[in-house]
Amino acid sequence: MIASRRLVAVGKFFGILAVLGLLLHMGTLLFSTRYNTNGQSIFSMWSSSLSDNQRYGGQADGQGEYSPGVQKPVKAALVALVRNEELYGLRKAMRELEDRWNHKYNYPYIFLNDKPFSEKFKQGVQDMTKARIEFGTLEPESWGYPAWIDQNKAREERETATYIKGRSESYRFMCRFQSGFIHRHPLLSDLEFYWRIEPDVHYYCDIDYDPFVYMKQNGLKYGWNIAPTEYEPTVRTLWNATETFMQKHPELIPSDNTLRWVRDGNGKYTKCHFWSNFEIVDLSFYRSKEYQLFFEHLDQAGGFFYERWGDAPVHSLAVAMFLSKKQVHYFDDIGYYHPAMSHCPAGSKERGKCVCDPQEGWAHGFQCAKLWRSI
Ligand SMILES: Nc1nc2c(ncn2[C@@H]2O[C@H](COP(=O)(O)OP(=O)(O)OP(=O)(O)O)[C@@H](O)[C@H]2O)c(=O)[nH]1
Ligand SMILES: [Mg+2]
Repeated sequence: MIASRRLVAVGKFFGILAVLGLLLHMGTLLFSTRYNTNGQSIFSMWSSSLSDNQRYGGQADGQGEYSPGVQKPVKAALVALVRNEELYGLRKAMRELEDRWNHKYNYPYIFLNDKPFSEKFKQGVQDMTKARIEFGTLEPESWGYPAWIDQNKAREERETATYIKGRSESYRFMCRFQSGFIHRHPLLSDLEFYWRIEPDVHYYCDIDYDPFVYMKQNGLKYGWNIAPTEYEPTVRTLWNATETFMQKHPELIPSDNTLRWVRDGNGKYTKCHFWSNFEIVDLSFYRSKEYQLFFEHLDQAGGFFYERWGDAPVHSLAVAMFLSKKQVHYFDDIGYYHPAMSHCPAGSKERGKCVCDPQEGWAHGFQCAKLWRSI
């Protein structure tokens, strides 16, 4: 009798222990899944991403947004300058962008090349999407040397350069084209916005809304997601040339500019720039009088050839001079990799929309990205 009472008491004791343990475990689970690494509730992240999704062109169930060939809410396209031999690198990038985003939105692609595209290239990229693709070659004056460039001096620079891509002539043509001509190509003439893409890049996360609509509705002109510092030898006199431009045209620089991002407390160039291989841009910005004058000023100075000015620092200096902070958007939610650097959104693992590890997609912590957020 006594033994069986003891048995019941011991049973009760372990039963209570088990219930307590279960409650503790459920509490831990609830707490750990409610918060991402930023301490933000994932439930609120989800609900805000769903309402943003509906506001900016998506549907709550994420199904079928815009059909191919049908007029979109924003005149926009995915644009790349690319070579025939980069077909497979581009197919990889397109496959990911389609799977992650564009299969629902069907924005057209525009591919440009300094040489005619091969039939193999055209078919090879069309196989990746049901969206329309347009193919263009470049206007002769947009590729090559302008008349005032001393080509011997340009050659000397190439032959002695020790910095990355320093020996390449075509790379310089490419940078000049992306700085001053791409937005003026006839195939882009109807576009309000472009999203620049490149071969061999990765898109790590699902994108459940329309970034073009988001930018348009919020009056945004420039969108970025990686911001490194530029190699000094490639931009030796770019800041001087920019200062000369600002002295010549003070009337073009609005007072709410973001120059403090590129000019430090001592007036020196920070070399901060947005990595332009990913950029979503309101093309009226590049087509504006002030941008055009800035490009012409730099083109006359010759640094695309006598140094190796990249389109990334050129675009970024224009952003800093002409745009206010509220016109520029950090696409923190777009996980992205271009060889050498990557950005993986914080909290992406918890949301289950990304394949990347936020610890490895460290571009969020770049000094220039932090500086931008702090200005
Ligand atoms: N048609 C054409 N496209 C080019 C040429 N050079 C570069 N591109 C394209 O211009 C874009 C930028 O060139 P990249 O070589 O990727 O330059 P980058 O991103 O600074 O350098 P990587 O680190 O090598 O990617 C890519 O989409 C290239 O495909 C060229 O000579 N002809
Ligand atoms: Mg590249």
